[in-house]
Amino acid sequence: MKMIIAVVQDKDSHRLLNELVEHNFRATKLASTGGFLKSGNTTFMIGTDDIRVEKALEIIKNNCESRQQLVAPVSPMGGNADSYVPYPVEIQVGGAAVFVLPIETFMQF
Ligand code: 2BA
Repeated sequence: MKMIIAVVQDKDSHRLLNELVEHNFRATKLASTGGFLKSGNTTFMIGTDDIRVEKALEIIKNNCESRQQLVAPVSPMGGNADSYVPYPVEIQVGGAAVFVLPIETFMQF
């Protein structure tokens, strides 16, 4: 068994959950916050048999879009002014950051 942990953008989370459930995957959706942007994203926990991991990854890939996002500058406030960028910078936020972990035991009581 494997645990797939996928960090996706909020905009894709509803569609992704529907697709996972439609394909008989069991998933838990958690509200999360990205450390870099400090804005909301969504983390999925998907426990599945090894042979279904590829299908789950395909669904994640097909339902999560990569997008450009503007990052507002943060004043250095006494920090290192050399690296301060005074204008918004556009960055690419990935469709999904995915981890696949082996599961030793799964129990339900
Ligand atoms: P955030 O940490 O808010 O990062 C959002 C986007 O900012 C990242 O997109 C990346 O394009 C950029 N970014 C992050 N750290 C950076 C840095 N030190 N320098 C320059 N740019 C940086 P993604 O890489 O697609 O990540 C999207 C979200 O997925 C992340 O949100 C975070 O919540 C999660 N994530 C990504 N990699 C992770 C990892 N190794 N461990 C845990 N969570 C991860």
